[in-house]
Amino acid sequence: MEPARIMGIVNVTPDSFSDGGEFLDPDRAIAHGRELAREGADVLDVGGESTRPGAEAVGAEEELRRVAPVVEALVGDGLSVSIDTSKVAVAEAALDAGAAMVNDVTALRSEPDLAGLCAQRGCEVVLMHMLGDPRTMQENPTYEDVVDDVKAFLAERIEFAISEGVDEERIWIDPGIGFGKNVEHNLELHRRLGELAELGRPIAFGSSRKSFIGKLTGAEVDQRLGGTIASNVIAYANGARMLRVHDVEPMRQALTVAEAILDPAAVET
Ligand code: HH2
Repeated sequence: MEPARIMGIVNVTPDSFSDGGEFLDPDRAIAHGRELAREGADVLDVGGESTRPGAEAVGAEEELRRVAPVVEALVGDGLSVSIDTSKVAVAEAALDAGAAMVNDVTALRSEPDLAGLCAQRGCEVVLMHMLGDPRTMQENPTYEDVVDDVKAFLAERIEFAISEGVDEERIWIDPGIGFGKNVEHNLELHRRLGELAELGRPIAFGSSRKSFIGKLTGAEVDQRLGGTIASNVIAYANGARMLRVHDVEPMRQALTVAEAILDPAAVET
């Protein structure tokens, strides 16, 4: 089994759903990214726009002002950085600074020219499923079959990216947990995640602290670590190969144990 990567979340935003405002100051965001790297993150996902349900859009200039110093500093430390953006201007500046991955929650729909930029730069690209947009996505999301619908969407977005010149080998797919999904949709995507692997691309997965955990357990947003670990370990067992989380250290420990159980060849003795 391929080992999974851990993607540590660095939100440079005033309004992210679980840590909004905590790391808006660039120095604090940089320190946080360094800490997540020490804890075992393989890649740091730097984002300057919240995508939580109901969040307001941010202009490219403001988004760039937030993320640029953070990307520069973390790349300067030799760390692997992903830029969580849907905007060409933001992605371009981050790639210029040395980011290695573009994580677009709109799967290259918001600004389709982003595909060409990724193709030209040869970076990795994460294509995520979302139904609707962050302002409206949680208003009664409906699917024929959530897994089939997400899979068909991702197949189409992979095709689009390739048609724009993106190297297929550089593409990740992500079911977009919480993005236009009710609790049952999210659980079904965990159970049947393996069906997405049939698209031939590795699966990235982001459920950290999300509201389905709160709805199932009653836990507040900063008290959802147990649910986050359960969700990510199941996702890993069902094929996820990159886990996007806020709490890297406990996730690293959980993943080490899960890998040892599921893939004895991975155990270092
Ligand atoms: N979830 C969030 C943001 N980016 N990217 C991928 N690939 N997959 C996800 O599930 C995903 C994502 C939302 O989480 P968070 O960053 O904690 O909150 P916010 O968008 O409010 O900053």
